[in-house]
Amino acid sequence: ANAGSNSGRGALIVLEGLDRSGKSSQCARLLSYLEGQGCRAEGWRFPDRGTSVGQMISAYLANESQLDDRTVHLLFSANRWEKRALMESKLLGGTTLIVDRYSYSGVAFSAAKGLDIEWCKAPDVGLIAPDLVIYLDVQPEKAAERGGYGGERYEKIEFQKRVAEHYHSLHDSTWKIVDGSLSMETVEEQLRELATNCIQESQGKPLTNL
Ligand code: DGP
Ligand code: NA
Ligand code: NA
Repeated sequence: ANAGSNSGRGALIVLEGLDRSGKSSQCARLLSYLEGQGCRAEGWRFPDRGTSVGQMISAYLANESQLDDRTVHLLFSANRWEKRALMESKLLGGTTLIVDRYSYSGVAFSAAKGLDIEWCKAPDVGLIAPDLVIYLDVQPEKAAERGGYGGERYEKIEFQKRVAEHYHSLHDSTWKIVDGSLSMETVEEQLRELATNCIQESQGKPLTNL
């Protein structure tokens, strides 16, 4: 299979997982593979800390500011909304987006604080729906061992365990679960295949919304 010949729209491919699940490295590896295949692709991540909303989120995650749980939830959602128009134009223009975290992080992390799941989903309704969600599945204990956490607000094992439970309740037909405890190379190989198939299958399909 060749991911290079993209005549139609780009695919929206999201990677999800706990902190230290290996998402960010795998996103980078997948992106360079796709680019090497001649595929037009970009790497995105949420939260996008570069916007003014993103800076508020970043200060909150660094424990430099305190914000009400629902307020923070809506900021994360707003941070995705402020990128929606650009996301749509990139995808329609034929660029595939490899996105490190999306709405599922929004729901899993806020629900882990005890917020109602349906309430958590509501503000993201109308964002572009991914063509593929790859969940990098690692045990919270294993993730914590990987070089330790960086000290941001959510990087605590008990909290990550609750996040994992909520992630598992969100799986739908667009999700593929990849065992993130396998070697980097094995995971990388699985992601290449999933992404290549997704890019080909997405070309003729219209974009849909969450
Ligand atoms: P990252 O930059 O991927 O390490 O993400 C920063 C942290 O923010 C990480 O612990 C996951 C969490 N996070 C990401 N997206 C959301 C979201 O939409 N809502 C909440 N509450 N947390 C999120
Ligand atoms: Na993190
Ligand atoms: Na990350």
